[in-house]
Amino acid sequence: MAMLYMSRWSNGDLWRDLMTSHLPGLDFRIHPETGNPADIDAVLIWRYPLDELRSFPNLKMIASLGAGVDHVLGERHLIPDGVVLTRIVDPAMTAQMTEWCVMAVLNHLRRWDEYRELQRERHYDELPTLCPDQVTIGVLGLGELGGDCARVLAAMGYTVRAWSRSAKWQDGVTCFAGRDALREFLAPCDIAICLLPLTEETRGILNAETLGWMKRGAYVVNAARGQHIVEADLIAAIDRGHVAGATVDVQSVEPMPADHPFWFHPKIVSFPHVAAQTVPESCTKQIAANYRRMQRGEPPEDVVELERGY
Ligand code: NDP
Ligand code: OXD
Repeated sequence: MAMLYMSRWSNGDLWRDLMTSHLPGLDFRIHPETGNPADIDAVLIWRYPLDELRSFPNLKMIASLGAGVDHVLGERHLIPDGVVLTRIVDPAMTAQMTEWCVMAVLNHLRRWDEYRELQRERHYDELPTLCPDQVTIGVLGLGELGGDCARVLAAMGYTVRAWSRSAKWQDGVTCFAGRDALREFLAPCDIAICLLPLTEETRGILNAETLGWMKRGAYVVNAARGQHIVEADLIAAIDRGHVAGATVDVQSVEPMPADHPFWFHPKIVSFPHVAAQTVPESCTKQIAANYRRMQRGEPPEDVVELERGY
């Protein structure tokens, strides 16, 4: 049997070296060098056309090379019945994400851009700052990434609340669950950080109405998917002064087209989807362990619930 790499990244040889170091003797192929489709029992996939998946009669496992699976579930009908979809859950990814969110929070709260501007103007002055315990941060999504981000922010002394789909409990974090609790959750937030998966329930979750529930001067951080925010509503909320600004790692169209307003908006800091990158050296261990489980007839870990969408 063989594992097939189907990714828009051009580092297939690195993945082959790493996967075969964990699974000696593995037949690792890089699309489009598929060989006999009947050999393929596992596919590693990242933002790649899914049309061929149904032509692999012995396919058992699809491993998303990212934590998010919207790139696969957007065309769920192309996933053959009975095939398991797994996703990356990796400490190297979690650590990067928490670091990026903390960076966004600190840049905003410690007024990094304003001090850089003062420096350019050779203006030696001080601006008021809030102490951590005066700041309420709300994390949307209390999963692998949101959970760690909330934990670290709470340890830094912020007042942290989090919102999830099902009821949760986390030390030092005030937890809310379900759509009905969204308003109560958002209302006192000085900063909202989106770490949700993209599903039909979460698409456009930050929009004119929900941003309006936040207090005047609140700040938005989006490290999840661009489609979580109705971008025109965010810009309107910033331009009328209700929202102070935003730091976004993700956008509704990626790469951002040249005329995307985020390129130019003075109060939006935009990154090119780099908050938490897949680290092949780390996450291949997880994928190899899942492949071994599958070959022993055991269920893999970090399996996506297709009905739920994450
Ligand atoms: P998890 O599946 O571990 O956690 C998802 C969280 O979101 C859970 O707490 C879940 O609730 C909650 N959630 C899901 N649906 C809803 C809903 N309708 N209402 C309220 N809460 C909901 O995902 P991860 O933490 O691993 O990843 C989150 C996302 O981050 C990924 O899906 C991906 O889109 C994005 N990401 C972005 C990266 C980047 O570089 N920008 C890198 C990696 C990931 P419950 O706990 O009840 O299930
Ligand atoms: C992911 C991502 O989902 O990189 O892992 O966005």
